Amino acid sequence: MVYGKAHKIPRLQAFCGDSHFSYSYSGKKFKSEIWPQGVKQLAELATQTCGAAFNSVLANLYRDGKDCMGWHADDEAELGKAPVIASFSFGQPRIFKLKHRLSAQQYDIELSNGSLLIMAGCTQEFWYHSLPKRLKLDKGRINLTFRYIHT
Ligand SMILES: O=C(O)CCC(=O)C(=O)O
Ligand SMILES: [Mn+2]
Repeated sequence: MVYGKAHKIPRLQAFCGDSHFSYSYSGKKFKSEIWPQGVKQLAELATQTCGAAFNSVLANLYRDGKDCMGWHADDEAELGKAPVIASFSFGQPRIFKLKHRLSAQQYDIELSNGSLLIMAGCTQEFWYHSLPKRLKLDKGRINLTFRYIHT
């Protein structure tokens, strides 16, 4: 849901965690599978890096530059106030955009293969983020966004 309107998200998604959760994301309800060992190790690496705990991950596959994600904030109630989100990127580098909710000031960050982006503090309260289309790119990208779901 963007500004109250439903849109299809052109990318493939999976949701998993250290137990079975349900999570409403962009108007869609996910039920988590138990995460594989390698994904759990990445969650531990994220925790070592930023000090926050994670119990779940939304895994996104952008099959090529046509797949994208529109403006949104990760501000679902299940994440609590001022959530810490750790976002790993693998494969095709893509531009990640941030836009301030009031001033509309924008920043572009290139998320390269193997990078880890941490969003914390007031990021979700004051900023939207998006991953725009890049029609010339034909390679895939995997993004793992680790979150802490409060049950
Ligand atoms: O693919 C990305 O880097 C961002 C994905 C994202 O914002 C999300 O899944 O909530
Ligand atoms: Mn997001």
